[in-house]
Amino acid sequence: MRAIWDIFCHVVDNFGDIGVTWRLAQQLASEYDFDVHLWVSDMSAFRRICPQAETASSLPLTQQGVKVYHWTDDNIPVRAADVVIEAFACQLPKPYIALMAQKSPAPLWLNLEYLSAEDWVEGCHGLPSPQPDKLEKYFFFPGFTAQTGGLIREHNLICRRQQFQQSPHAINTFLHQLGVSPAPDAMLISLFAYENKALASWLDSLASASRPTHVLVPEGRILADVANWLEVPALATGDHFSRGALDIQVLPFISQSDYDRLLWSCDFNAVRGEDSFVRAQWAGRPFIWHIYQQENDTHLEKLDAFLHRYTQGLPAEVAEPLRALWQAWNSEGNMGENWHTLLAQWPHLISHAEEWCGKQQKVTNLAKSLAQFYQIRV
Ligand code: TRH
Repeated sequence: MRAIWDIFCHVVDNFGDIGVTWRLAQQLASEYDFDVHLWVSDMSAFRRICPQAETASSLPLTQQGVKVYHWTDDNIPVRAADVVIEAFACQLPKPYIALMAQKSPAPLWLNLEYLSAEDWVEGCHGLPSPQPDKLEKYFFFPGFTAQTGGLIREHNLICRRQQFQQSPHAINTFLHQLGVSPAPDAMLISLFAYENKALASWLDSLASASRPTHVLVPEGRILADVANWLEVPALATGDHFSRGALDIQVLPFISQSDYDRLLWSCDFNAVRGEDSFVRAQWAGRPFIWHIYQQENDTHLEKLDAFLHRYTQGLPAEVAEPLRALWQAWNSEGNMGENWHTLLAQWPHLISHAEEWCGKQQKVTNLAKSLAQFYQIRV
């Protein structure tokens, strides 16, 4: 009999919770013989990243082999699954935990944690925590080393990405569908970020550069800062402005798979949160990360931990401006100067992005780690 997996996703804000759980659910359903059920607290967030679900009226929706349910107080599973994933410490419904306690053998209960490059993650990954009624919950950490659960990476992802990038026709067709036609010599940048005061100095420097730049901004939280810089009251999908050497174009919020293609098409990607941050790494292109802000600036430690890993092996003249640029982006610093310095190291950055992707590819992916964790326990 196929093992049943219930994945619970409570959408707190933004798209990271649903973005990660939806990707994972699809991979577990398509690459393993599991019956995967995704329980989502906010169906509108799900429909933003999976617009093909928009037309389906009845619930649960079956998308890519995953059954997607609207999780409410009144709508929870009526049986306990074999594997239960609570994403990002969301609280499982008490009646459901009662069902889990009655099930024999007890389900494998996992708390999927947020991604961090910090060293302590390795020591906590896979640890059990005793729960009432003789249940046990395991902490499952994604991460960048073999001592963690790894990153979400679908079978053939890197191959598909490389084939796409080797085909100017595929890239042009994709961009054309989005209404994007950059000048042939323009640097193409995608911009997905939270509100960010550092943006203005970056756009200033792009506008005054000798090489043209075309910035693509999917609808989202950074738009107000872009509008301020452009000195326009507001921006909407389809808007296109030119200032000096810089073109800025507002895109709609696109499906998750199209967003991947957007990252693959651009020369440089500004990403945020967790899922887009990982996808930019699989894109094999230079990128910058706007990390999700936490109290007491703890996010800056996470940023440093990643930078420490990412810059290993890079010569100081590349690593230092890269670090400075990322820190400026995350601390309202001056982007212009750091951008200019980093541009001089561009060939290094390009080869490093692909090398980093290759290095991470050697680490077992998250879905596989989860499947193995389950299989050694049955
Ligand atoms: O939306 P985010 O800021 O999510 C954040 C983080 O996960 C953060 O750690 C968490 O604490 C917080 O949510 C609650 O960034 P993230 O993780 O990159 O998620 C965005 C998702 O949206 C990702 O799956 C890519 C997807 N996306 C699209 O599908 N279409 C688009 O056009 C864009 C721009 C993104």
